[in-house]
Amino acid sequence: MQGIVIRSTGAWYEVRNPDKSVVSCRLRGKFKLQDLKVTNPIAVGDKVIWEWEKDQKTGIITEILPRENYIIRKSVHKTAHAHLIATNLDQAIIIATLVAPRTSFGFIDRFLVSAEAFRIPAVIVFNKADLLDKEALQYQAEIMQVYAEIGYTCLQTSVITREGVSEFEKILHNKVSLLSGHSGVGKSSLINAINPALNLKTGEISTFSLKGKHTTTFAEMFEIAENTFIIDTPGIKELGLAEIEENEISHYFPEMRKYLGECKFGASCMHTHETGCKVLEALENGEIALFRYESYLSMLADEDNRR
Ligand SMILES: Nc1nc2c(ncn2[C@@H]2O[C@H](COP(=O)(O)OP(=O)(O)OP(=O)(O)O)[C@@H](O)[C@H]2O)c(=O)[nH]1
Ligand SMILES: [Mg+2]
Ligand SMILES: [Zn+2]
Repeated sequence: MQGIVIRSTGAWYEVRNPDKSVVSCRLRGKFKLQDLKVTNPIAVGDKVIWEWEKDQKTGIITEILPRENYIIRKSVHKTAHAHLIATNLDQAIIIATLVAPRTSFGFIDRFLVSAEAFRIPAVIVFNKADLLDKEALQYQAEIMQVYAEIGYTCLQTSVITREGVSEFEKILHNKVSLLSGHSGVGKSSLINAINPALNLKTGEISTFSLKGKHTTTFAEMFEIAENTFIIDTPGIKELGLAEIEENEISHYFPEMRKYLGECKFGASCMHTHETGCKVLEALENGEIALFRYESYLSMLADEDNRR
């Protein structure tokens, strides 16, 4: 039988069948792994073949069907292991907040670069708009403008006032969407906002650190409408780039991509100090936002540290 993994807790995988029934499965002891160095062999979104155990109550996964794509998370510090967040995605949505907690541009941009690397369309949702004063809203609008010009769909939302909630629901339509972001940004709350019946657990923000408390502990896929799936995930602190070479990073900045090959030193240009660099020229002209360029530099630095 064929199904799709909707939840994984380590030893057990919940597999959803075409008739919408769900069966708990384990992995067959000897399992042919795909060519990926990851801590988890199977992730939410995987399409698998399974068969009944003798008891006819639980199942055994015998095969993973080839993945269309995946999002992987690598620790910035620990380089050996990567973790599959989800697979077979139509889009990857990062939920960001300027405050409570603060999401850095570096984090947003790492997420976008990962999505670009796996050719998954990315969306940025700026949640908790109700917490921003006029000045902060103005600032956020400018940031959203930068990302929109690069080509990313951006939304401003608030679970409290319901601003942007129906737009959020619209972009999910007929797709498999991953929701990711720091703990406490409101991933589970946004899903509840469009589908209260799911009643997902949400957690207070620590008044001391203004950070979330890692309320969601396992990734899980929900069908929120016919043929519309959303994957809620545990908050992540940091996002190292997996499987991306130093000289490839600029390929995943769409606003830099158009200048690549035009630099004086061609493909060997790292766009940091070289004379005749078109990326640096575009930065000076204001065509590339300084905060995006700084994210690029910090990603280069990560790669350096890893060596
Ligand atoms: N003011 C305000 N609070 C919000 C908004 N969205 C969510 N919250 C609150 O933020 C807190 C964290 O929300 P969650 O939905 O648990 O956040 P999460 O991203 O799922 O967090 P993890 O599961 O830990 O990764 C809760 O107290 C929510 O009520 C919003 O738009 N505005
Ligand atoms: Mg959550
Ligand atoms: Zn250059």
